[in-house]
Amino acid sequence: MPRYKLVYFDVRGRAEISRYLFAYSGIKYEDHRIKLEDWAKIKPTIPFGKIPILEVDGVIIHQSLAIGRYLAKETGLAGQTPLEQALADAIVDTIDDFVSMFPWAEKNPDVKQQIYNDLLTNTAPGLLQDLDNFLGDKKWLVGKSVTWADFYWDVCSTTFLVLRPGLVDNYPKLLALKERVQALPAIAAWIEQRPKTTL
Ligand SMILES: N[C@@H](CCC(=O)N[C@@H](CS)C(=O)NCC(=O)O)C(=O)O
Repeated sequence: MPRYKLVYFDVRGRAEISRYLFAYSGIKYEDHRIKLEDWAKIKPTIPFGKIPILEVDGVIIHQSLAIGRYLAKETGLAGQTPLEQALADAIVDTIDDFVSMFPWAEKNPDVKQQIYNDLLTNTAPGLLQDLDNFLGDKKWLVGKSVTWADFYWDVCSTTFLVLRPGLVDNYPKLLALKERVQALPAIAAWIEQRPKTTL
């Protein structure tokens, strides 16, 4: 088993999908959380200057979804066939398109709030309806067992619900999926023990 070190800030953010994959598979890793005040010093030492990164026996992978996809493949959570894997990737990318629209690092609080409100009021409903349609009456988003797409839905919607409580209330199937993911014993245990952060 390789030695894994996940490096990110002390938030769920873009590292949480990997933390879910580690938790579910029971693979040991170092959950290294950088303090904001140390980042300026560390940034130049990180290839491409952004986190999360995952060190695998010293080899550095950057980009949260490349890391997530790698871990999903290693742990059997990427989808059972190439077609299922493509569908799971497509769902992850679709949710991530929306996540990436948020100006997370915007310094002006008024501008930030205005864009957040617009995204949550005007853009989120279309995405949620599309995800709800895609899920339909299935238990999991893709195939007959849980995949990292289900995890990504739970991880991202947890943050959407911090920003706008009640956002998913009109989509009971998506809420039920969220509950199913959070009820998986290893995920429930991780949620219980993880550092409590807003985002
Ligand atoms: N697309 C990249 C985005 C990485 C990214 O923007 N990371 C932010 C934190 S979420 C970061 O490193 N910010 C500090 C900086 O840019 O100096 C990914 O998914 O990993």
